[in-house]
Order: sequence, then structure tokens, then C-alpha cells
Amino acid sequence: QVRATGHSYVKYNNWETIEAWTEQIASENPSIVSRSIIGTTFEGRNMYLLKIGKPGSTKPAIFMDCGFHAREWISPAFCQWFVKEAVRTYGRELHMTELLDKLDFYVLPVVNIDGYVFTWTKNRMWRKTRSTHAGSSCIGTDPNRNFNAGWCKMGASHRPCDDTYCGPTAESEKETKALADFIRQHLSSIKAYLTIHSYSQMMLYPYSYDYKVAKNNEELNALAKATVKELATLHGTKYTYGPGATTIYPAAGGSDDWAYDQGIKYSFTFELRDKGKYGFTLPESQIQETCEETMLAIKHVAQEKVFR
Ligand code: ING
Ligand code: ZN
Repeated sequence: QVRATGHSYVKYNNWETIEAWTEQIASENPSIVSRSIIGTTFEGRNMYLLKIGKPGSTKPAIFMDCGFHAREWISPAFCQWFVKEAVRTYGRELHMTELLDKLDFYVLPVVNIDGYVFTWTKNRMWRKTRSTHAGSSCIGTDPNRNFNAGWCKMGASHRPCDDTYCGPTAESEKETKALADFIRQHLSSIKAYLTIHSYSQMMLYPYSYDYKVAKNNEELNALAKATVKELATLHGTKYTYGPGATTIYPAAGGSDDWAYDQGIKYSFTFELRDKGKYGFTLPESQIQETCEETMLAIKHVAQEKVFR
């Protein structure tokens, strides 16, 4: 089948295609999806946010973002899948209908758009943003080291050439600033923050910027345990879970820690498939299974939030 610029949920889509998809899914489903622009990237691209839920009413909300790191292509693929499934099953399946009647999802399909474009055109393994820095010829900041949560104190670098460069200041990047501004403006409604990365098959929660324990650690641990159990029911995919610092590695300036310290008590980083066989270049043949199982996990977290 010929697929020039056509969108597919079981292929990786370039930014041009994802951008057109955000327009289309919103215009085709005006009663449940609305699109806004929360900012622009360093290179001037629009950052689109999709709100899934009935417009007008103020409901509790879950914020989910994808595509922090440019090379983690399965992440934006999941955000697209999630929106599709929400739209498709609302009014048809009891679970999703109940969820969307009681809460809104904010979905940011690609945070680091400039980096994502760069992985399609120049360097498949690019991670950071594409911003320039005075006094250095190296490009980019790690958006997940750029938040004001123990900023650059450990597991991050002050050197602009490094892949974990924390940036000149917290929120120095237009992309992280736009995300943080949106969350600050909607703090009263946002009950959970979910950020989708790859790879490692992990469900992480605060803290990563320190070895300290989150106030509701027991609750986060129990929710993560139940969520990864649910995820595994579909294809047997095994996830580990725990605080970031001890489960993956210490890393300051991450968005989940920042959101948590803003008062969002359910803040998780998902590291999707796989565990390193393909890593960032997860084959397209695994998109569907990965998205299906992750869908169960996200619905489980949402469910616990709504009916607890
Ligand atoms: N992993 C995350 C990273 O930014 C992480 C792990 C999670 C760090 C939460 C800090 C906070 O390094 C990937 N794969 O990007
Ligand atoms: Zn990542």
C-alpha cells in the first residue's frame, strides 16, 4: 500500500504527519477532543495539546506527555494510540466512558518536536532539544534534566556537549517552560502527571533527584505494583517499578519530580519496551502490542484516581 504522508497508528509518523493528525482527530471529534497550542519550540514549531473529555465542564484531569527525548519513538506513537483509543471507545466501552465522564486527559503528543524532527532527518539517536548556547558550539539541552527539581545536582551535566546537559538554568528551554507553565496554570485540576519514555520497561515515581522517599511512597508503590501487574496480563511484558533514583539511576531536574513537588501526588515516568534488544529503535512490528499493554496501565492509573 502506498503511504506518502499518510498517518498510521502502527508505524512511526514524522512530525508533519503527527501535526496533521492532531488537526484531524480534533476536527473529526469536536464533542470530545479539543486542540490548543501551549507554546512554540526553539525552532518555532507549535506545541499542540489535545484535551480529551467533554468541553466546558471543569473536571479533575490527568496530564500525559510523550516525546521528551527525541529518539524514543515509541513514546509519541503511544500518545497517538491513546487518543485514538479514547475516542474510539468512548460511548462504546463502559470503562473508558466512565473515565471520560469523570475526568479529562490532557495529552501532549510530542514535547521535544525539534529533536524529533532531527532524528528523522539527521541523527536517529539524538536525545536533547535543538537549542543553541552562548559560548558553545554544542547543541541541545536534556529536557528531562531541565526542570526545577534539585536542578543539576546529580545525574546531570553542566557541560553543553553532554547528552544529560541540564541547560543554563531550570526551564531554560521553551519546550519545558511551556509545559511547566501549563501545569502551573492547571494545578487545581491536574490529579496525575504521566510522562512516557523508553526504554527499560519500568514504572518510576519520585524521587530521582535525591535518595529521599516520597511522602505517599507506600501508595505510589502499591499503585505501581498493581499497574505493572495489569500491564503484564496482555502479553506477559514484565516491568519493574520503584523510586527513580534507586530503580533506574539518580537524575535531577526530571519532570515527574517537579510535578510531584508542585503537589501532584500521582506522578509517574513510564519507560516502555524493550529492555535493550532493540532499545530506541523498537521495530514497528511491536508498536501495537506495546501500545495495547500500556493502554491498560494508563487506564488502571486513571481508574484508581477516579474510583478510589
Ligand atoms: N530515562 C529517564 C531519563 O530522563 C528518568 C529516566 C526518569 C530520569 C525520571 C529522571 C526522572 O534519563 C530515559 N530513558 O530517558
Ligand atoms: Zn527518555
